[in-house]
Amino acid sequence: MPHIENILALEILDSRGNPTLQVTVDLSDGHRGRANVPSGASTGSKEALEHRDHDLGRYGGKGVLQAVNAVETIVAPHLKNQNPYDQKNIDQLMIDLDGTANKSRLGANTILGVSMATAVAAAHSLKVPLYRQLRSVELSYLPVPMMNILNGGVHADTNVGIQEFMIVPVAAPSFHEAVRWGAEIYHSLKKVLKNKGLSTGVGDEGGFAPHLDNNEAALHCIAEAIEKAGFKLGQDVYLALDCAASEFYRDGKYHLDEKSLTSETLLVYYESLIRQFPIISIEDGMAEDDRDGWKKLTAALGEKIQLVGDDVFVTNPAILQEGISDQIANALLVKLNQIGTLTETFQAIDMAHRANYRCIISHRSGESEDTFIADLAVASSAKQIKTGAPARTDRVAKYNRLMEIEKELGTQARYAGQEILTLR
Ligand code: 2PG
Ligand code: MG
Repeated sequence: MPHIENILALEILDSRGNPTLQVTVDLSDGHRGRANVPSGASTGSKEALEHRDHDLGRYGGKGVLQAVNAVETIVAPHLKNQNPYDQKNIDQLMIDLDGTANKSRLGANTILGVSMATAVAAAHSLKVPLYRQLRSVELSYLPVPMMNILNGGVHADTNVGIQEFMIVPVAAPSFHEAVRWGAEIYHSLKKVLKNKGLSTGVGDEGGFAPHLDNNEAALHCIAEAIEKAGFKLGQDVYLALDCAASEFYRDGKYHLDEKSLTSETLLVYYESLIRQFPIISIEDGMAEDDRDGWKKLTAALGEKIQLVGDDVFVTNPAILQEGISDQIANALLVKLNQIGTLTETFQAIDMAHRANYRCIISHRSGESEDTFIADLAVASSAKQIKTGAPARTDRVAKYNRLMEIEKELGTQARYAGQEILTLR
């Protein structure tokens, strides 16, 4: 049985040019695991705390040298000689060492980097693919990709209020065909925007980021791009939104498209969008603090479409439990760094599945070449993943890894496709 020999950390850059943490776990049998920690921009207030140096002389205060130091001088000695195959124990040792509810002592980035890199090291040591090491399932699902091809909100420097406009290629016969459909639609959208004299510069997640009059205009451009690429909207390909409503919620009102809306009038607005376009999923339709709005949204649309909780659940089992009891949303967005360990992430996923909530594995807007979440999507039977546009290495690395897994698994895997259309 190998043990953890050493743990090293490095300050690297993420896709936005901000520092983030890379962790390397070395085992006594010579195997090594490495992971890069992602970072969000539209963060939920109850997310586990990401440690930043706040030294304004470096990277505008965003350096992570203290986290590097915490990994090497506090966590590494504590985990030395531990069994890397026992992920639960590794995670619990770090949770206890940290001792805070939101991982503020060591930092969620510190803990998550070690948690992920240990799993990768264990997979290498056992000579199994990471998705098998994370969890062994009989029939693996390749997730439906929710590809964010038009970026707004805080991920783009434009006037488009909704953060993410995603295409969902459910009718593709396989994962790699879904990727092809997504890429072809992406290129088609570029032409549509160009023809309208709009910018084809991209936002943080690789989607285009044009200035548009309103959110409907974005949906019309995407609908046109889908049809022009030769696909049927509402049959081959559906639409999904991440409104990230906490970002435009101020003083009890939603400020969207130069309108000031209450949760009731915002709901009416969503209902009109759903009538006009085949939108099958809305994430963070209400702000995390607007519990009443969330309840109304779920009561009105929860039987019709997928309502995804991101900021409102922050991948936290205790917070998710309250949401399930309050009948808020019907799906969980899963982000490892919102909670900070692999073990707690799986707890949240399992809790969601038990309550008939769906799960969507998600990237962060600040990403890297790390493909961990692709394996997590397969291991957790999540059936959906959102990891940005089918462009830019930080985003396509995950889609590419999933195509590799699809080939490796052959008939032992199935593309989740149309299965996601049946609610619950
Ligand atoms: C989201 C994410 C990922 P961020 O809101 O769902 O798309 O964005 O990482 O900025 O929170
Ligand atoms: Mg979100």
